[in-house]
Amino acid sequence: MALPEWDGELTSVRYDRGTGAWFVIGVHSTRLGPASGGTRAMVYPSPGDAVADARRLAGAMTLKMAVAGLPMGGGKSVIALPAPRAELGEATWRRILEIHAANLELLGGNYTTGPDVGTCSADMDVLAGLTPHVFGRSVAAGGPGSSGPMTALGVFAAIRAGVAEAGFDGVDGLRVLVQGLGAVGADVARLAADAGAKLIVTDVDPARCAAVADELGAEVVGTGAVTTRECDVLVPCATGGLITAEVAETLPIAVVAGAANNLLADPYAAEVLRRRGIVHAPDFVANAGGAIHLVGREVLGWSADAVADRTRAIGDTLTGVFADARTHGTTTVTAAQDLAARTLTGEH
Ligand code: HCI
Repeated sequence: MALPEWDGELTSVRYDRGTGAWFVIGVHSTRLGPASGGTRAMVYPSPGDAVADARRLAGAMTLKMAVAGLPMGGGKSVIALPAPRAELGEATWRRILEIHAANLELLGGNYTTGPDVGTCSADMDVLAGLTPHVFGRSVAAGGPGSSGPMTALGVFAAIRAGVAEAGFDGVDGLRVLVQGLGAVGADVARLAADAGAKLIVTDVDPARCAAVADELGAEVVGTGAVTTRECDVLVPCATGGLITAEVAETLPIAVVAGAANNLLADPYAAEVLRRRGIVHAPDFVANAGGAIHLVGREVLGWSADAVADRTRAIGDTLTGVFADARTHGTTTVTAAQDLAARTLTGEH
């Protein structure tokens, strides 16, 4: 079998006949410390797509940890489910978590997981009963609880930095479109509404969308309008891959800053955004609040206040990234990758 190229350290792939689930763990880098990153559980078109996703996401975690100044490497787990989680029985889900925990044990602490798309604090509580290599247990189980609020706080700091870079005087009065109203997106929408934004929202779940729109007095648009609706700030908080180079050519926006990992479907999209003068906050910088929360609370012993301060500092990091990109005529992704590379190679 031809192995696709990857610059990461380890990929573990396991299939379980009983549940029909595939389990992938990608350890991209342990250069700065043990690898860490969440567990994503969803349906994939094929096991190969699950492996590719785990590897890409693990690579983004390496950059995220380095830019955020956390002493951790990058990794990610993907569980490719045989059916959407809501359709799996309790016993099947429990068995899936047991197998995942056994895989984590095999890695012996070289990788610690946490929540991600399709998993939550309650799942981390179950895993933590089976292996110590877990972050993000619920507060009731002695953990730091959901990383959603800190991810949202960091994304909002990124929005503020992006808006300033685009020459606006604050978020007040700007049209802000939030795509995806899960824990993170809904919280970002609240922060933007509090700051006086004219909010536009969309979600694949119409009921969830209506609830947030009612709460915040937001306009609702269909999910298909995300890349065509004119607005000042686009805030992608759903799964990644939204912006292809083609989409980047016509996006009618001034700033893009969100929580979705792997927002760009194609690395060249960053160059299109740069050429068109759209301010782009790289995902692995903007969405680091969750990692800062988990690693800050569980590895570094930081208080909730210290975590919030470090998360707000994402705005300053981005201001520096925007300035570097402008000075050197590069994309903001290249500028942020260079910043990560300086940490990873020990240059300061
Ligand atoms: C992420 O930022 O995508 C996940 C955050 C995270 C960090 C460390 C362990 C698990 C999850």
